[in-house]
Amino acid sequence: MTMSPPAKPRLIKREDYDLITGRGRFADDVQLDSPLHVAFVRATASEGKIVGLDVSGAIDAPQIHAVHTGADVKTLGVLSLNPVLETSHTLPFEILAQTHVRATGQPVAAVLGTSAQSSADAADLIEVDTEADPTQRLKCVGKQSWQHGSAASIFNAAHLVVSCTIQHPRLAPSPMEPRSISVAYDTKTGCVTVFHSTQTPHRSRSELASILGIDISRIRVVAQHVGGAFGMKASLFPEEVFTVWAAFQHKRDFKWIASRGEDFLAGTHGRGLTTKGWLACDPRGKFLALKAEIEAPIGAWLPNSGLIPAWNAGRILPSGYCIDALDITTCAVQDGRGPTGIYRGAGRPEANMLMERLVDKAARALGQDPFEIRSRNLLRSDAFPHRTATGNTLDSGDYHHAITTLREKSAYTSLMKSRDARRQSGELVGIGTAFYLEPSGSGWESATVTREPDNKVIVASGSSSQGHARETTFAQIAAQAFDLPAANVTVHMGDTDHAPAGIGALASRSTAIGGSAVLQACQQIKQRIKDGEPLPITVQTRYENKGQAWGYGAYLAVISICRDTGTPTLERVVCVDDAGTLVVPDFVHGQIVGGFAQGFGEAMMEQIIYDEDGQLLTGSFMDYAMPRATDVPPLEVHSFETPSPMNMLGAKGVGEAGTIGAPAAILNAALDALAPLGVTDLQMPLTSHRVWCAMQSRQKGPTT
Ligand code: SMO
Repeated sequence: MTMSPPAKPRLIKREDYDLITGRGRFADDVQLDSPLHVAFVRATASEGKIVGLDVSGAIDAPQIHAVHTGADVKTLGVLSLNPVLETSHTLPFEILAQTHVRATGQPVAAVLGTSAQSSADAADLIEVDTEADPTQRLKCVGKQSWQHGSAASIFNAAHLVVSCTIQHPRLAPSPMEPRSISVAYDTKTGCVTVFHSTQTPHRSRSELASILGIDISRIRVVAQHVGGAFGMKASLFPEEVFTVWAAFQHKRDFKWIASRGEDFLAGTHGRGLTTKGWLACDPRGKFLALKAEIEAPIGAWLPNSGLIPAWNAGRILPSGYCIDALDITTCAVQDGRGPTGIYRGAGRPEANMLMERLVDKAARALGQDPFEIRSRNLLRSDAFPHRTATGNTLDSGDYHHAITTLREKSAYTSLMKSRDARRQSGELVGIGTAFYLEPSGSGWESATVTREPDNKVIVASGSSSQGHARETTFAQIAAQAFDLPAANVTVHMGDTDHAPAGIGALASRSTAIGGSAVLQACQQIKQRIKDGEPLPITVQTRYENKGQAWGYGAYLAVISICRDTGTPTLERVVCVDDAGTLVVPDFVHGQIVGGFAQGFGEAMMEQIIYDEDGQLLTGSFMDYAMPRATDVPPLEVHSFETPSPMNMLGAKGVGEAGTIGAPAAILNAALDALAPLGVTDLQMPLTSHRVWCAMQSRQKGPTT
C-alpha cells in the first residue's frame, strides 16, 4: 500500500493457445506401445475384513493379461506423510487392500487387459466379500492444541460469549482432467517415463522410488499439461503407484485413467470439517478470548498432506484479529469414508469461516455494525511482523485498509439503506462481510536460468503448472529482471529430466517461492555479467523464503432469499485482496475469479453425501452440484499491494483467496437476510431446501 504501483504488464497467457485449441498434451494423450490398461476392483463395503476374493472369472476373460491382489504388492513401502500434527497412529497405505477395507471404493484387486473396456468388464466379474470388523473403527489419527493466556477465566467473567458450529460440506475437487497416468517402460534400460497428472512431479518421482524400492534414476516423471488439480493431485494415489509397479513388474507400457465416478469415489475429498468456536467480548465489542474445537475427517488412507486441513484450520486462528487468550484443539479422525486431503484452501476456509461467523454473531449481539466490530479488533498496520498466539508470524499488510476499501467500493452506507428499504417492502435480503487470511507455503523452490548471448533466456523451474499461467508469469519475472521482452524467455517445468528438483505447485507458493527462485537466479547472472563474465551464463538456485507470506482481504456479499421457496440469489460480490507484489495483475484476477467459483460452490451447492452404510450417493455430476458459469455472479475485484518481506518478489498467496473469503461472506449475508425471521444458524451448502427448512422452523416458533 505504501508503494505507488509500477506499470504492470498486460500479457497473453502463452500456454492458452495449446490448451484452447486442443493441442494440450495430457497424460491420456501420450502414445504408448501396446499398453496394458488397469481397471480396479473396488470395495463395496465401507469397512470390514476381506473374507472372499475370487478372481478366477476375470483371469479367464478375453484380452486379460493378469489379475493382481493385495498379496502381490504386500511388501511395497508407504507414502510419506507431512507430520504437521502429533500422530498417535498412522493409517496403512495399501496399494491394494490387504486384510481389511476401510472405505467404499478402496482398490482391492487390479485387472490388466489390452483395452480399458476389457479390463473394466473383467473387473466386474470379481466380487469382494467382507465381514464387519468393529475393531477397525473410528480412531483419532492426529491432534494438536494451542493454549495461550488465561482463556478459561476470561470466558467465565466475560460480558458476552457467542458460539457457533460449522459443518463444512465434504467436497469433490473435480479437476476437469481426472487422475491420469501413462507409463512408458524402456525394455533396453529398464527405466520408466511416467506421464503423470500431478502438481508435484519431483515428489511423485521420489515417492515412487521409495515406495517401489526402485533406484530413482530409473524413474522420470513428466507432467506436461495438467487439467486442474486443486490439491487433489499433490500426493500419489494407490492406483497410480500400482500402475507404475505393474510397468516394472510386466516390463511393458501401462495406463490408468480414472473415470469421473472413480474420482468421486476414491479421489481425495476436501473440507468435511466440523468446527466449534466460542468468542468472549467486552461490552464495547473488544475480543478477549477464543476457544475452538476442530474435527477433520480422515478417510481410508492418508495422502502426503492429509493432516494439513486439520492443522491449518487450527493454527490460522484467530485470523487477523488481536486476541491473546486462546484455547484451540484440532483433531483428525478416521471416518470410514473415502480419502480426504488438501483442496484449494486446505483448512484456511475453515479457520476463517469459524472466526467470521463468531465476529458477526458478536456484532449482532452487541448491536454493532459488522465493519465497526472488525475494525475495532483487526491488527493495526504498525503491528507487523505480528506473532500470533498460535505461533505464526503475520508478515505485513494493512488489514484496516482492506476493510475500509471494501466499505467504500461497495458503497456500504447506501447498500444498507437499500437493504432496509427492501426489507420494509417484505423482501428477505442480507449483506455479509468477511475478512480472511491466506498463508502461502514456506520452504524452498529451485530454478535454473541461462542467459544466452543472443538475448534469449531459458528458465527451468522445479515448480510446475496446472494451467494457471506459471510459464507466462515466470517468463515475465525473468524478462523484467533482464529488461527484455517476455517473448525472449523460454520456460520449462514439469519434467524431472529437464527441471531442477523442486517442490511443485501447491499451498499458494508458486509465485512467492518458485518465482523468487527464478528472480534470484537472474540476479546472480546479472551480477556475473557486471563482473565481466561472457555469456552464456547458467545459474541454478535453490531459494528458501524467510517465512510464510500472509495474503489477506475482505469480501462482501449481497443475498436475497425467496420467501416461498427459500432459493437464495447472490446478487452482488465485492472483493478486496492484498496479494503483495502482483507480477501480472490479470492472472491474479483470474485466480480470484476461479477461487471464488469454488468458494461459491461450497457455500451454495456442492456436497458429497454418503448414506449411513458409507455408500456414496453423489457419484456423478447428476448428483453432485458443480457450479456452472451461469450460476456464478460477476465479481467486483479490487486489490492493493503491500509487498511481503518474506520473499524476494514480495508476493503473497492468492490462489486460494476466493475459496476462503467467499463462503464466509456468503453465509454471513444469508444469515443477515434471515435475521428478521430469527434464524441464527445455517449450514452450507445453502440449498433452497435447507434455507426453506430454516425459515419454516422459525416461523412455526413462538413468534407466529
Ligand atoms: S490445496 Mo493446494 O493445491 O495446497
